[in-house]
Amino acid sequence: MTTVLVLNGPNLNLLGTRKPEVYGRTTLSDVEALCRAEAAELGLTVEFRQSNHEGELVDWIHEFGWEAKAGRCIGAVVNAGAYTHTSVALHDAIEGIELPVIELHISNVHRREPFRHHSYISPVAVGVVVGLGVQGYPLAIRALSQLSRDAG
Ligand code: CA2
Repeated sequence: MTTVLVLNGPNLNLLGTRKPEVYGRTTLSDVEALCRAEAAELGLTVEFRQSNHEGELVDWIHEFGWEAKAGRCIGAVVNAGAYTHTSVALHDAIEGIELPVIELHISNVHRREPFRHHSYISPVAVGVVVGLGVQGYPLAIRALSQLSRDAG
């Protein structure tokens, strides 16, 4: 079965447990369930991962870049958390391995502090989903599926 990677960066393991005014009350395991339900409708399987470590995220992008090249992965939904705003390494990994990525943020980063307005991921992403809450995850999976079908 073809896979879609859903990658979550630092502190997203805290989702639903703190700061509900910003990130809501849904936990990361609830998000995983939303992703699996959407992917099942599309005939896809989900690889759902979270790490607080930049290098581990880089390794996983490489791993699924090779899977994409082999035709076994359609791409990745990436919520890189705070690394979005700091990580040249993630930028280079996505660009280098040519993995189709949709960048995702639960909150509308453009309505927040100025340091959240710049993204190192956006220039190497095929698209960006921002500020739609956790419902952005299934939307991004659907978009990746459609883009992969369009690419034929
Ligand atoms: O809005 C998003 O999805 C973010 O990627 C979340 C990151 C933040 O650094 C980005 O600017 C925007 C932070 C994730 C931390 O999530 C927490 C959840 C609950 C409690 C504390 C942190």
